[in-house]
Amino acid sequence: MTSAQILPILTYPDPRLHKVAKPVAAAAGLEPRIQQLVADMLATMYDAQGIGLAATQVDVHERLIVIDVSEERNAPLVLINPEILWASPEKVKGDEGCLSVPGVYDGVERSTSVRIKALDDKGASREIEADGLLAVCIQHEMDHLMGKVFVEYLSPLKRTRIKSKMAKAEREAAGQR
Ligand code: K1U
Ligand code: ZN
Repeated sequence: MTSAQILPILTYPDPRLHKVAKPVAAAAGLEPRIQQLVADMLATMYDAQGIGLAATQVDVHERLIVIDVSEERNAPLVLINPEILWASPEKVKGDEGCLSVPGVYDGVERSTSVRIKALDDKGASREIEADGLLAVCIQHEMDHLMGKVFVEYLSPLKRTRIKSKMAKAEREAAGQR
């Protein structure tokens, strides 16, 4: 494996963010290509100071997410082919951000707890029960794998404003290049 690379993160409203990810091929958790992708995605998430990252956001359309909600930034969680087994009917509305929509934070309603099944980076099957920020982050990242960005929960008016803001930021960045 070569040293971990920082990957470019797609920004909303890039149409590639709406692709539906395919499962990682069975037992591929151990393949060098997946190990390298996991290392690159973790490096990219830590570099961007995010608490999660889905493969979709780095233009890889396979069901793989990385998460670290620890304060110390030393508890990486790798979820390959994650599936929600159960989501609590109890919901909570909290502010979310997204590395693909920089500078935008808004409220989204999510289940307070989830139970999921996924492969880890060694290809072993795991079941995880999550609540709090971890549960919210898992739901946010699993939406990315389905091609859904959190701003799609917001009103059409807010989405239009966010698209204008992103276009302005892109024009300014292009002017500085
Ligand atoms: O998927 C992503 O773009 C990562 C995203 C995850 C996320 C944050 C907040 C709620 C749900 C999912 C981020 O890491 S955004 C930046 C961030 O570090 C952050 C924002 C709000 C609260 C905690 C962290
Ligand atoms: Zn996101």
